[in-house]
Amino acid sequence: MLSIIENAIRNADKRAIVANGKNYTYQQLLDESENFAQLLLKDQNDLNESRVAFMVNPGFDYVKVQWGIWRAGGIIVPMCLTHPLPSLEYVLEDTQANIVVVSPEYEEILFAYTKENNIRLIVLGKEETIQPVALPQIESNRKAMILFTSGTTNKPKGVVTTHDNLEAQISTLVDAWEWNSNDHTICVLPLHHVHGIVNVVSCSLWSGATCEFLPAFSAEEIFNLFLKGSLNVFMAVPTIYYKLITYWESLSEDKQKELTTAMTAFRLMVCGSAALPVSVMEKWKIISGHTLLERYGMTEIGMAISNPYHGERKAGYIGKPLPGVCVKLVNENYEEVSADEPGEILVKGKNVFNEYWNKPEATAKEFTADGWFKTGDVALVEEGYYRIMGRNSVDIIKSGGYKISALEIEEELRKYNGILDCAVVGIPNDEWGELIVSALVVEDKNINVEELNKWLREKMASYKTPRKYLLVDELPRNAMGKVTKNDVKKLFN
Ligand code: MCA
Ligand code: AMP
Repeated sequence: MLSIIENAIRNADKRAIVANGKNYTYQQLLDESENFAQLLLKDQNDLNESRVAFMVNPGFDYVKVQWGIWRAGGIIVPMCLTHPLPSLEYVLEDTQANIVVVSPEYEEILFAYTKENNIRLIVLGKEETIQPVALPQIESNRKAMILFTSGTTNKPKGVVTTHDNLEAQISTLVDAWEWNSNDHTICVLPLHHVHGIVNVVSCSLWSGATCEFLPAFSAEEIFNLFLKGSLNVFMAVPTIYYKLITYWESLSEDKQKELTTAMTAFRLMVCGSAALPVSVMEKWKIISGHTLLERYGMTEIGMAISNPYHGERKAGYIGKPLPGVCVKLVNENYEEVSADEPGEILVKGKNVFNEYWNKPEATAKEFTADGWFKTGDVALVEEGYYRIMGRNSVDIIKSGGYKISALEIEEELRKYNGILDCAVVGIPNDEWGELIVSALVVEDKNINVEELNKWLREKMASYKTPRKYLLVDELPRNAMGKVTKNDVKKLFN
């Protein structure tokens, strides 16, 4: 039996989830995920790693569907709730999902596509009657999850993790950060990425803790929940801490004090997914009393490096390798660098993903011959603590904690009528980490940027779209004719 289910059985009477003002126990999760698994199975006895994609709002239903797919032997494919249809279609086509599960509000966007492509569509609340069937035995080396991540190719790749990989990712964090059944956390992150689905939801539910959900990010609602006094663990990306600080600064002195008192009572506050600016860490310490625990991870590996739960949390550093995760720094020839030199972070361990879905060449390319995963991030070790120095590729942008491929945006922009060429880059930004901007070579300099943005948002998630455009006669290029992205960045100074 999957360990997360075994753990839930041990915690059956405890409160697992709080969402939309309701409490749900682990027993309810076990019962309803079993029913959902039976619904998925119909007359089959095992989904045998079929991909089941789902667009379900954060909350009890989300976890019920997630666990139900696992218990029926399927691979979960959580989809982004704000992606426009072309991005959703890409995920469904790439994974060849043959079942799609949606909360009622997402039926409309996927109805026609699933019908045309003969995909079974399950709308929560409108389910067919369930035939009781025995659930299959799931070996932990089976594939469990596909999450999409942008890389140096233009289209996102599906990262496949097995149950073993997930269990390694979860149990390492549970031990390192001392998750326990008295914990009560709040998930404010999207659930189609590791930070939300693994670090917050799966770690808390693995531990018999309570996971509360907010339907969408809201600084005001987060602080209102903090004031209730029952939460004690919080995890977010730097942009969220920045937004919380800004909101806190807008409050009256009395309210600020009340919040500071409430936050001081927390056990743990974690930040990651992008570099945590030292200024944000320092301000947060003043307003919450907490030294944020910064950690480093990636969709392909879960968490790899973390500041300590006990011991010094160094500002500007991501910490030390987590137990069970092997890390080394290498040069361009994949030879280990000497102690004071920066190098690319390579990772090995049970936490490392299985493969990119249906992309054997891409998978092979990202591993060394002796099985180390190449992260593409460059780091330096100082007094035992790792510090991120940058990335190998300028085409990867981190904005709001999301990883975004400049190439994917450029490919779309070039399809727009009147755009002759373009170069997308990320420029430093206090709030978003990096802000996505694009230099454009256009036929007519009177191009309507509002219309361009509207068009682009029908093709890709709004968080991927440029926030500034600069019209140029030509893009900066080197002697080989290649666009020099660092020069493009300088144009926005
Ligand atoms: C949204 N807006 C932006 C961006 N995103 N502006 C500039 N840059 C952006 N990236 C604008 C919108 O266009 C809109 O403006 C306004 O902000 C509000 O948009 P909305 O979508 O409502 O934003 P939000 O809800 O406030 O989102 C901010 C957020 C979100 C909560 C920080 O970006 C978020 O949830 N980020 C977390 C992503 C995450 O979980 N990453 C982890 C990946 P207008 O109205 O003018 O259009 S996993 C990972 O990285 C690894 C494994 C790891 O280490 O964790
Ligand atoms: P993703 O593919 O969305 O999982 O993003 C993973 C990437 O986020 C890593 O390769 C890093 O570039 C970045 N990242 C995650 N955590 C940190 C951190 N604490 N500091 C700097 N970069 C980070």
